[in-house]
Amino acid sequence: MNKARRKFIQSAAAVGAGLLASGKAIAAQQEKQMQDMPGMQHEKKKAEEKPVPQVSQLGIALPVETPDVPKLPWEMDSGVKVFHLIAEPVKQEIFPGRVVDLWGYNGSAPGPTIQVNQGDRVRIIVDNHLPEATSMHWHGFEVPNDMDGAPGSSQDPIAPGGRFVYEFTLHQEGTYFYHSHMAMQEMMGMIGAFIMHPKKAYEPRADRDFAVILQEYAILPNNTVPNSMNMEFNWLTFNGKAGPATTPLIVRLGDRVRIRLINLGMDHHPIHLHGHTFAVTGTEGGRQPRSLWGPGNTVLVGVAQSRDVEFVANNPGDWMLHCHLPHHMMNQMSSMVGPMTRKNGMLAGLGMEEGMGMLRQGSATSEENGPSLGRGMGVGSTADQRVVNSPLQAEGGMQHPGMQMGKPEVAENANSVPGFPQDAFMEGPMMAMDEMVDKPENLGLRRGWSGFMMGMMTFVRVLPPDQYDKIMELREKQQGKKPMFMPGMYHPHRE
Ligand SMILES: [Cu+2]
Repeated sequence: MNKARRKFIQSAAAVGAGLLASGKAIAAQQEKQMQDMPGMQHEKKKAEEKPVPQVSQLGIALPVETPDVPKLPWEMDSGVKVFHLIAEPVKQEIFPGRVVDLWGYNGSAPGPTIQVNQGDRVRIIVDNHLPEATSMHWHGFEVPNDMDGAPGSSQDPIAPGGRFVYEFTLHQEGTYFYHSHMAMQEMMGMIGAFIMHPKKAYEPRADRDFAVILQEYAILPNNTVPNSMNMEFNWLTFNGKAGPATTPLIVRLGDRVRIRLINLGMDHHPIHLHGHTFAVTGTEGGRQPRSLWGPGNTVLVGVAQSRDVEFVANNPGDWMLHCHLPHHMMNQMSSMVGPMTRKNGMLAGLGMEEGMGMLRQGSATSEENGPSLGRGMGVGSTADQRVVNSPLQAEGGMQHPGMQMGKPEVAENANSVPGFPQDAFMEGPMMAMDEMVDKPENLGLRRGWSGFMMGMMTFVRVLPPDQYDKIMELREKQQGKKPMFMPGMYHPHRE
């Protein structure tokens, strides 16, 4: 893109600041100017013609699957692959009945996955439909400085209603990502995978290739908006879903499998795979030399890193793939875990001991200590209160269709054992919701599985060919249907 044009686009973005208020006149003018630019004509054509080519049709030998996240289609314009990303607020169901207000791209958080081939020239049109400025950073890309998306230094931030057009040639290969370079926006969901397929296929060849984006949100009970200031998190997601709403990775017994893990949040995540030994074959800088592929089953994916792991799926069964930080294997874990078994909460921030979580007796959720002990999620509240829309609400509101509602098994003397309860009321049969998360990929899982699947957890299902084919066939039939959302599932508690 030449300097003059870029300058124009930047100024168009600046003009866009007033766009929301000043209305259609500017929009129309801006649109006309955009279409006057050589690279912009495809915009106009789009409406009338041709179906958008899909990823699998455009010379990518083994497209990456990002379960629960759409792929971003593109159009060709004189040899340039043109993508369109819209930064915008999205409503997303991260767990059955838990619809939250995130910020993402094209209706999804994380945003749609971009896939290109090494050597491609790409143009990415970024429109800002957020109520504030944003900027798009191409994480790890070796591109000209003015295409880097660093707000203030490499470009002006993209004003609300504005647009910036990025264009560059990609000589790298590997697992990259794009994200807003405004720090707080990152904590609202603004990231997406950007896969650069190598010119020469990696050896050994993989049969299946997946991408999984790790994110975390702090969403207080009764809220739908993440608290991006919080330092502790109660919703941990793979590709925007918390277990058991995550979609298992389905592979055929004997397949060589690649999983690309991408992390953008406040925490590092040790991702662990059961039943198999993998090698870390790539990082956020691309393919690793083979001499570095030591064996492992847990890989620490640090903030702003990606890790590719590869393994031969030679052990049949449903194998957990999860973050191994215990609190990241939970859902909605915040200061209201207590009210389920204990009547009253405590005043938050009463004293140093309570505030810092120093246990003198009993358990963290016991009556003496109260539910807010040592947890950051109570910030801003003066008193910890019973909550109304949480799946942890055992008393009263548990006749939800689809939930299995078994009773947790506890010993007769449970209440006299120091430390009790830990998991008794947080996972297990009473949390099972197999039917609510029913989908082809879950077919044949052991009954009640979903009661133990939370946070950053999913399965790698290593299936014999007939079972694999059956699920794939079902999935084909289901395409485009969204079975998960059941409105009204968690209604306000009747007190
Ligand atoms: Cu984690």
